Amino acid sequence: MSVTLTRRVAGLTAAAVALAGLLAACSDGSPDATSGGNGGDGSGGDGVTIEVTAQDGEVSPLGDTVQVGAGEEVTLIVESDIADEYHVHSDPEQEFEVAPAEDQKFSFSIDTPGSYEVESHELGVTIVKLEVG
Ligand SMILES: [Cu+2]
Repeated sequence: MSVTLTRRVAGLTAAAVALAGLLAACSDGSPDATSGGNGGDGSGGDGVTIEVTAQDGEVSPLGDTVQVGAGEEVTLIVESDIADEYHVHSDPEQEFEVAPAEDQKFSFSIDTPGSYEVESHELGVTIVKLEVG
């Protein structure tokens, strides 16, 4: 008598799909931005400051929605324990090189109302979603 084996390994397929999803999450924009905004210390204007902490593979905040005025200055104050690249999915896209250090400031503004994600490229997560209006 023969024994029929009908079991199949489904785990591999699931893993492959998950990986594909991760890779697709970030559109491949070539790093081209020569980080313009240096503008000195723009004290005095209104602005939104977002403190970002990345530690042990976890980012805070994680996916929070932040209201920002059109053209308003947004400053990320970043503390990270890894080298990373943050993307602002605005048009044009903005990218910031993050070092494994604390108290790194990145400022930018978005003129066009809409919803834009700020993403950690290394960790593949959305840090905040900016509601510009
Ligand atoms: Cu991105």
